[in-house]
Amino acid sequence: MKIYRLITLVAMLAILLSACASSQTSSTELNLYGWSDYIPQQLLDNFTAKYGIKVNYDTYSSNEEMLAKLQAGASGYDVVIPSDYTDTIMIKQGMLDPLDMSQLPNFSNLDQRYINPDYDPGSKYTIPYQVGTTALVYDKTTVPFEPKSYSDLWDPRFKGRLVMLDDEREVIGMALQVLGYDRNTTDPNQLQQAEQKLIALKPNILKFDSDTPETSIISGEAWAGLVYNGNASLAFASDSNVMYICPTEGCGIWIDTLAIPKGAPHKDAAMKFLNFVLDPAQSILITEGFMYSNPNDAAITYLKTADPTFYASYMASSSMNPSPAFLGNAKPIVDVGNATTLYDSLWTDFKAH
Ligand code: SPD
Repeated sequence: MKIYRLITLVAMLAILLSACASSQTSSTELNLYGWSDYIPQQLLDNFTAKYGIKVNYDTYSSNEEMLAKLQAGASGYDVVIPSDYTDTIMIKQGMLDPLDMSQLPNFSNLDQRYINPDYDPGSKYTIPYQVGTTALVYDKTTVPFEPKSYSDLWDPRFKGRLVMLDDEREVIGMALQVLGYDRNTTDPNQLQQAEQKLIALKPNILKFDSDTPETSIISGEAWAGLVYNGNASLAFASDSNVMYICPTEGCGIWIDTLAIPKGAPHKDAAMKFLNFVLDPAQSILITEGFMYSNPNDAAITYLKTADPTFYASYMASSSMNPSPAFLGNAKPIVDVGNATTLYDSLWTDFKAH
């Protein structure tokens, strides 16, 4: 009799141990920290339906906001969406976990141009999420003249009529370019001049908005501004008088990525999510919803048959599918190392001015 009791006890212990082990590997939650207005709810619902993993989605409006929060010790996030130059910083500071490529069969769907980028050599820590430009938007029916360069934004006729991204590297970069400097300069004197230049622009600025700047253009409250390509596409979709141009000084070009912060509590769920986002049918939801450029080749091919009307407007759009001429003068933002603190304090001073 005793031997049976012992066997039962051992069996119960084995069941208990295996239950503990499986609760560690199969997560039921995913904590996502990403840009606002960037991930369609439908995609998150589809992910939950497929894997039974609930997604908690916290948002931010700039790379600097996300980075500061993580650097201050915020933990618990499983997936973040840094832009290129922020990846460089996070990789350098050991803030990201390397990806397990064996769990990313959909990685092969990506356009080869976005593999092995300068900001993440060997694509060890990140996958491209969406791609874009930052450039000049205006409504040709409201502007008093047709702007061609960033310097036109300083025209007094734009008083109180500009919407600007609340994005320090993009806005300071624009001022540096107007002054004829490199948008990634580390020269304190050039940065000081950029601050003065931006202070002179302040009377023309109606508002700073990195989340939905298109709404100010659509309402007619703002006549022009500096926005991301997705904002310009959304504005154009609602009003075909909206123009999006790469000005004479050159526009910005960027890649936003998905990455896993070090110490992510649900790494298994995070890897599943990354692979899921690269699925063509999920990936096109992002493009249809937010209208950036999609780095997923298979998704664009899928779009052609799944939604031919939207595919045609995607291909014809200078914001979603920019021509080589548009991109000819586009420059990326790169990590400026210790000079980051100069950019941060310039931005704080300028905003407070
Ligand atoms: N609302 C989502 C916006 C994402 C834009 N990321 C662009 C970063 C450019 N430096």
